[in-house]
Amino acid sequence: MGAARWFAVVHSYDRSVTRHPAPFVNMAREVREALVRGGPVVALETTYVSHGFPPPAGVETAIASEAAVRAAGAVPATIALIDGEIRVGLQPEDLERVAGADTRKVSPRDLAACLADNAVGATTVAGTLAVARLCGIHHAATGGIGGVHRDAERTFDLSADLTELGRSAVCLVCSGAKSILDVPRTLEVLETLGVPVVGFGTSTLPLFYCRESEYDVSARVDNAAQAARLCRIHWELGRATAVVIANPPPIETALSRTDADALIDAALAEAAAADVSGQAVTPFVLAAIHAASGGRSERVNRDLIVANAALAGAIAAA
Ligand code: PSU
Ligand code: MN
Repeated sequence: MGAARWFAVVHSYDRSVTRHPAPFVNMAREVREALVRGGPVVALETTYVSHGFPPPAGVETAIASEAAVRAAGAVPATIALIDGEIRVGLQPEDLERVAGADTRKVSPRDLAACLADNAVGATTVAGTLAVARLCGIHHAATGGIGGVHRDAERTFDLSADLTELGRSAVCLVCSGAKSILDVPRTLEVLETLGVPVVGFGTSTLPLFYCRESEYDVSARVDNAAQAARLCRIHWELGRATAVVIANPPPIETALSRTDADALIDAALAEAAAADVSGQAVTPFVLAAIHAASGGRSERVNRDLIVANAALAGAIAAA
């Protein structure tokens, strides 16, 4: 399919929500020009910059991710809320502000309030998908998706990432879901929402720190062209949901299941003891794991985010 026709096809899926110019959006020129010519653009989230790493690892990872998207032949569109506008494509000084201590974690419910308050906001996967839909961006990358929390029957804590994946025609590259979540229930909800979970070179779901698990993915591809083809077919069928591409973390720094499970169980116990709830849970647990692992979880987290950005760039370019 030629680039022009493909552009027309992807934009016809969610014309109802893609508005040009999108309200409140300040888009970097490079991103706008790429979208207009139907070129490959990859949206990048920023919650890990503000809430996922101790500084300065978040900013370094974001810069490395943008470079990885470019090296793959696509244009990075890192997303954050600054000075009452949604910036799509950030300057280095924007990233420094996102890394600040007062930055809000912005899920779809928080977008309007953050803009109204002129506060600095870092978008979660869900927030990033909401903005991507507004702008007509169909590729994104992250570390791991949020999902159904382990004690969801008591807390009702289901990440907004799931609902947004169910309504955004975006190919999202991630390293599966962390087993701080209830992974089988997360997969059940994704199936209910009609979201394909596609292993990249794997038939089981990666668990963020670990390359494999006992949970089967719903499909498998082995290269970027196959991933792009699967997305194209999904959307040509009129499916308006995301396609999750689950990319195992790099073999050099991935953790063994035993090590990861021990770190996660200890961190979850700490979170329960500290009575952490709501949006604070994921950042608290990640920080506890980073502190306990002597830098090993931080390294794999960083490496997998950059690798996922590279793969998203390659799929977008394909
Ligand atoms: N996974 C990480 N680091 C993160 C996140 C996930 O390794 O910082 C973030 C993502 O932005 C994801 C969010 O969308 O956590 C999920 O938060 P919650 O569980 O509150 O929906
Ligand atoms: Mn939650």
